[in-house]
Amino acid sequence: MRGLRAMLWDSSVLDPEEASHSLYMPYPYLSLFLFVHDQGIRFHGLSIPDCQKALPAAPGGKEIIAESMLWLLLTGQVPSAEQTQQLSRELAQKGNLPPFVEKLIDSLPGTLHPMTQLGIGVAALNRDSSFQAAYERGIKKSEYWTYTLDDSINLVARLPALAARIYRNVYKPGAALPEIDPNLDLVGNYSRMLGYGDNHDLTEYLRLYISIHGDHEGGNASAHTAHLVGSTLSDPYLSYAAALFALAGPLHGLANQEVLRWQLSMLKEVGEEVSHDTIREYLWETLKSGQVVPGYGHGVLRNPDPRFIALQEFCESKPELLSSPIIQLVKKTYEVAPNVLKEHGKTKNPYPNVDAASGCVLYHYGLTEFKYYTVIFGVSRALGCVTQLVWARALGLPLERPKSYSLEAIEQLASK
Ligand code: FAM
Repeated sequence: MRGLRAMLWDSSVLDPEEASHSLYMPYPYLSLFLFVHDQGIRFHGLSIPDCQKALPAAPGGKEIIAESMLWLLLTGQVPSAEQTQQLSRELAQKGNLPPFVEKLIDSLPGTLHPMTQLGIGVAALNRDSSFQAAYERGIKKSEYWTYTLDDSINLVARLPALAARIYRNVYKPGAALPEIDPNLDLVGNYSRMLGYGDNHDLTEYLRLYISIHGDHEGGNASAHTAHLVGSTLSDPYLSYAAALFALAGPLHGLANQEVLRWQLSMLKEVGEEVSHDTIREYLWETLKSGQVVPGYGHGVLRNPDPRFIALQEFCESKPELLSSPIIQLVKKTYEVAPNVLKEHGKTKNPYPNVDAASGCVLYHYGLTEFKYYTVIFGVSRALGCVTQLVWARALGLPLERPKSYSLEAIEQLASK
């Protein structure tokens, strides 16, 4: 199933071939990647820099917001500022959780991983699924997409309240959870409910983070899972809950948690005075112990992940971030790791993926609970997954059913 050309996915395309012609240069030559990172991913033909220029930001903000990215993914069109604000208002209106889901989440132990809690909460929201209710009434196949869209908008709207409630329960028990502000965008409300609303820079970072993690072609484990489960006509809540449990894997979305764990244990072992040599030794220690270097490599890309570069550029634009020890460590690791991985000689892509950088800014701003980081990824990935659920139903895509082979049949194939 690696690289098997088997899916229709229209909202984003990764182009590893173009990227693989880039020359790897040390960090100071970031400008070289400004050319390359234009190529890594395109959302309906727009690169991340194109999106940063074209997609409306929040009032008073600069970064792409979830609403403008969702509009682009769903329609292929760049929304106007008014359309984006109208969607923000609609999501705010629909953002409250049903009381039974609040009680359900509050009943979970704080020792239950935040990603498991998120999946449970999303699955429980299926009680209100308009697709499931309509299907039971008997609807025409040509109407499936409208109820799927309805559920999808409600799901995206409710993710911040759900994700923030989990954060509060696990890390800030007893703290007040602010009401949704009808005048804020989705991530503005999310940041406020997390307790960071007055930190404009972190809110802007979360807007960028959540927009660029939303969609990454159809073959990654979370997107593919949503697509497969949706093809059985499970509603968007159940389909996305399944996707979240794929995202919770350390080789996929949980890598952003693992990167922080790995970088902090490096700091603990080598001390604050980290040099390229001590990083190199620690990398080899990791590899020789049979572990992977989290945040490096990719199933499709063969060049630094353009999402990694976009997050690095965010750091470059904020002088206070450049002096942050954890951000300095990520930068220094990036200057050493690709050559070590090339020398190690196994990975097809020795360069950083988005997870190599995504957590360090959160950590710097005080959101240090890195076991929560994949939940933020989970709020984001819904943008791409619900887009494809709506389009798969609109196009009448059938149940996904690859053919399996017995070992004997495979051995016979191999012997020919
Ligand atoms: N460190 C050490 N070894 C690595 C490696 C890394 N970062 N990336 C790949 N390899 C190994 C890989 O384990 C495999 O070894 P075996 O033959 O012994 O199994 C070999 O190199 C060939 O692997 P590949 O074909 O280059 O990579 P895959 O396409 O199989 O896997 C990843 C892609 C992302 C799962 C892999 O690069 C990895 O495990 N990276 C570290 C975890 C990580 O950062 N995941 C996040 C990925 C991100 F895009 C996301 O989904 N959020």
